[in-house]
Amino acid sequence: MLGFKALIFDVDGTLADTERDGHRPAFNAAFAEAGLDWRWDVERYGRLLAVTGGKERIQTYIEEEGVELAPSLDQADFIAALHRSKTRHYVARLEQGAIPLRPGVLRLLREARDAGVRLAIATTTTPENVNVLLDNAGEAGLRDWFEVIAAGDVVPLKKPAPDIFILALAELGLDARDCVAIEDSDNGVRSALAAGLRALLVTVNAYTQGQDFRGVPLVVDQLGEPARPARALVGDLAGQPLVDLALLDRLHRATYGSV
Ligand code: XBP
Ligand code: MG
Repeated sequence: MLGFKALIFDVDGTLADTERDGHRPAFNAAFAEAGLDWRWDVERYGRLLAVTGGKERIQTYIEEEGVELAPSLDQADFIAALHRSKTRHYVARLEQGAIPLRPGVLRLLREARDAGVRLAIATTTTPENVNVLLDNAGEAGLRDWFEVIAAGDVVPLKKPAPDIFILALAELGLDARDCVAIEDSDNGVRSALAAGLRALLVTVNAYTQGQDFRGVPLVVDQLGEPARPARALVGDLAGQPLVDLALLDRLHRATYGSV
């Protein structure tokens, strides 16, 4: 029997590599549509990712660039409208099948579902963005595999604050020690740790490799598929080519000292 009851997944960078080719071009399309000459290239966007949340990221850019908005404009309304447009562009891109799930994600989700492990999401992005990703992942009904989808502005503070993980735990009705969380970024890890989650797995990506993952027992390049073995950057895969429930159980038991 497994020592944990649920898996809590981050979305952007974890379920799929959405940032560089999903969110970033959607921001740029929204800027162009609004007649702004702002353009976030891959490198600039990487720096802006230190700020979680699209609206917060736009706000930071305005401050960094010293952008002067027309005095008649309410800044919060302006950013919110720009962000709604960004979400429309993002949804349109994903409906065209722009972003696949990362290697091993569907395999692990299937294994968890078959084993009766409960599935949840804790993300900074909007519910629309989560739904469009899951609905276009090539697995009919995938959205419904997740019992809890905690997303976006439903909590006062975004990651690295613990709020969204605390909400996911409350909606699951579980303690942090009953769960394993899967993240891709330092902000996500700080959020999960602050919510009391200790059994943590990080799957890095091009934007997050090299970040500080102190407190995380296992950091891998990806979850792995039989033909594409995972590689451990921190911790070890116990000789396995991929991250599966047995490995997560081992990680969970090692974390809570019940080996
Ligand atoms: C990652 C984020 C998000 C997205 C943009 O969230 O920081 O802000 O980049 O999404 P996570 P929105 O890894 O927690 O899923 O523009 O919808 O805010
Ligand atoms: Mg993430």
